[in-house]
Amino acid sequence: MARRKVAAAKPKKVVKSIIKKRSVRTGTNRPAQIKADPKVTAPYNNGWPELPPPSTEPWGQAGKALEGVRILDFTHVQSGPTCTQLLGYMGAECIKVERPGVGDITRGQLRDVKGADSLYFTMLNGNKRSITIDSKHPKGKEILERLIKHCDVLVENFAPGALDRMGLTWDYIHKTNPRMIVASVKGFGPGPYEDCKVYENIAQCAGGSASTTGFREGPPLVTGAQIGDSGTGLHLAFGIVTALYQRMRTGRGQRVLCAMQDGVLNLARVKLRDQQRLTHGPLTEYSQYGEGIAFGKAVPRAGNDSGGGQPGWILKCKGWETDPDAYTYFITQAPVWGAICDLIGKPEWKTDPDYATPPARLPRLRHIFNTIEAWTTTMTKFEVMEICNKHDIPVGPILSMNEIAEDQSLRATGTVVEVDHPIRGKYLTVGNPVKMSDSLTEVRRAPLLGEHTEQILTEALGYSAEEYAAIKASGAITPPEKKETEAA
Ligand code: CAO
Repeated sequence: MARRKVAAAKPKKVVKSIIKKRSVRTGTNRPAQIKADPKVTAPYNNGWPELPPPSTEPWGQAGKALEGVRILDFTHVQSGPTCTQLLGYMGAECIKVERPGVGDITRGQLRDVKGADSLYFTMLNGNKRSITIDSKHPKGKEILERLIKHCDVLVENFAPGALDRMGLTWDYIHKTNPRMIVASVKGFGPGPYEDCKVYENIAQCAGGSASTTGFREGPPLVTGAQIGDSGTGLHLAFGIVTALYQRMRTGRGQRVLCAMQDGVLNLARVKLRDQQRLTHGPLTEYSQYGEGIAFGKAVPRAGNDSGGGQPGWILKCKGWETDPDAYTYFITQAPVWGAICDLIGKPEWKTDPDYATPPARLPRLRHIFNTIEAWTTTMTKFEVMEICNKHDIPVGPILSMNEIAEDQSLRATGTVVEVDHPIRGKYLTVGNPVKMSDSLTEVRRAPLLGEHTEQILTEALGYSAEEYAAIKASGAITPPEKKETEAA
């Protein structure tokens, strides 16, 4: 509806110029341009005259969603690589630029197989090609200029100021390729902390997550899910795709910035919700309310309390004495309260005024969950799941990473994928968590350091064999040690 309004509001002249701009894309590996058919009008194109007619290709064979989009991937560690790997899963061509001889620092971090790139690196850099370039070498700068002209998006997550120090300022990039989108992850947005280097757990603390995670009587806790790094990478991917979409109308790139603090806060927004509710009274769904403990000025840590309006808790299941993951999450959703009472052998709670309604239950949640737990400990977490699901009671087994790695249903959907690597052999990675019916994901292994340097320089950037040999001799794409050996 909104899209139609925008299109209808555009004067005809503007629409024509958009069509012209979109048809001048060049390059060998871009998908062929489908010319707009002037005969095709709404409703086939939803009011956008430049959209091609619906493809007649079979589903999943009309190309990947981001096919033809070229990413100059200047990312390292986790946040940036998460973003570009996801874009790669969606079909974008990712050219990862790494420092000669060194590469992304994670190649060597948490190494489990001697001489092989770590899982830290390989699980975040699938579907990419690697080129080594010394970005501070004059010849390296020249190659980067070609890459900037060649690509659509530059993604980076260097420390603040590092890109500028390489000479890759926004003004320079925009002048070199006005269509280029420059997307960055930084720890903090503009303000007192903008120059700080930031890692995952710092972001979790600065974004409000740590202060609201853990048990009331204990210290703040960070979570295992990498909401600062991977979470911000996801936000950045969304920003990039949105900027690409806007570029279809404006013809120009823009800067996209995701601060890790902002990304974490966005994921912790329910806690900012609770902060404001606190000014109007106690948070009745927090178990501390039922325990008669007063609230302070800030949202407290709530242990395993459910984040929503339906009380929940983690309960022991059969085997908990020896298995640290023999637990289930159990939600006492109001509409299925009667079924819960019957299952746990407390049918009288259905009508007892102390238990029959959600407000009546709030001050007794601990007692209620203890009673439910006496029932769940008689079964495995999977048996609890099976029985409760029959009654539409929302529960979830606490799955260990060992169980997830072996889960065949996750393999079947491509969420967990096994890939083969020439040095480390087979390894598991997380595939595309976003499933699309017309853009299928193929997960490819992470590249070796500089594996595609020659290919990218000669095939994508058009350097001749002689020029490539000269670049190699210049030291712009080889490690410093090599240069010394060659000089000797
Ligand atoms: N050729 C030559 N130099 C290169 C290069 C290349 N191909 N690639 C990188 N470099 C240089 C950079 O130019 C920079 O040099 P200067 O500082 O002299 O200008 C240097 O390598 C190091 O970059 P850095 O400061 O980004 O790296 P770091 O290890 O010191 O810091 C990190 C890492 C993550 C703290 C920092 O990059 C950062 O704060 N990034 C933004 C927030 C972020 O993404 N954090 C998530 C990290 S994942 O947990």
